[in-house]
Amino acid sequence: MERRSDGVVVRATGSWYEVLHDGQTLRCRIRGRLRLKGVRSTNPVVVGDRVTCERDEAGDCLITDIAPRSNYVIRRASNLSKESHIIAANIDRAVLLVTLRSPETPTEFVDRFLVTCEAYKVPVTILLSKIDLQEAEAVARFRTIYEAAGYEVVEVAAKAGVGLERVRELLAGRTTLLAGNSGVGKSTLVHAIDPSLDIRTGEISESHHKGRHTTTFSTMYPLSGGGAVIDTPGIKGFGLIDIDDDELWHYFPEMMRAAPGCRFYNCTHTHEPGCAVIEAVRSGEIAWERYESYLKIRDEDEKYRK
Ligand SMILES: Nc1nc2c(ncn2[C@@H]2O[C@H](COP(=O)(O)OP(=O)(O)OP(=O)(O)O)[C@@H](O)[C@H]2O)c(=O)[nH]1
Ligand SMILES: [Mg+2]
Ligand SMILES: [Zn+2]
Repeated sequence: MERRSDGVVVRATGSWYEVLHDGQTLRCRIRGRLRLKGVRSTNPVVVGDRVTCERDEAGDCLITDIAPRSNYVIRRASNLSKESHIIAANIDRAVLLVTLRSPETPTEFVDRFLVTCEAYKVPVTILLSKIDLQEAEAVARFRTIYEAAGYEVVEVAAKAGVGLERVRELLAGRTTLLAGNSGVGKSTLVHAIDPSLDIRTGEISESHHKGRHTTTFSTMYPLSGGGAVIDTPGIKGFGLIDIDDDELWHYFPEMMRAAPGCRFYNCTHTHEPGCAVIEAVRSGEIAWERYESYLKIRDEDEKYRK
């Protein structure tokens, strides 16, 4: 390797990083105090970052520069935490895996993730995962809610091969972030999409009795057909960062569509007379589940700020 080279971060553990350069993976550390200006987060370098690496005299590889990010997905670890964590940067699309049971993904978690993608301008698709285990009625309701909001919902069962064609189409030629609670099937899906990749899933290993292998570090896998997918560790809480109460509704697309009909231009859609959003909730045009999330997120994030 030359003394200096540019590459993409494909794995980040917090103490070391793998950088893909010219088909070769370099194991790097970061130079002390390296940070992008204006971004506060607990992890200065994230998967998807385009970086410059340099060899020092000892032959160690150091990340010395990060290119400005075209976008990123950021969250607060919990509503009470002040620490923000960037999940990935420079992505073309986020895919959120949701299971309604085994395990149950809370609706509010789904909505917090979607709000963040809207706010940070990341297109997002929802996958209803482990469809073989889901109740038809719950699936139908979920679809109604999120399709009405304007999201594509794809049903998948990675192990049985259901829905994989659409997923391959979504991933082809793009960099895609896979996110969702722990155990929803992210790693299993990546493996189903490209069985040649060496991926650890939560399958319990019978022969070794080692228990579940959950994903511990975010990793970007290049796909043989072009594009790349980022498998991430399951996340529990998803606190919003830098989204004011008064702009929260901008990130619920169905509320954005209804709001021009509100009587007051500065309507908060919580109590005002002549509110077209509340009217749309009453008529069923906007799902009450989504509206309830809106109120809950406003309420909780307000508590957090005090
Ligand atoms: N029935 C069924 N089980 C599945 C399916 N996909 C994954 N699983 C199982 O669900 C468990 C968790 O799968 P993983 O792929 O490890 O889940 P993950 O989202 O990567 O979890 P973390 O790495 O902890 O975030 C494993 O036991 C899988 O075998 C599916 O389509 N149907
Ligand atoms: Mg995993
Ligand atoms: Zn209103």
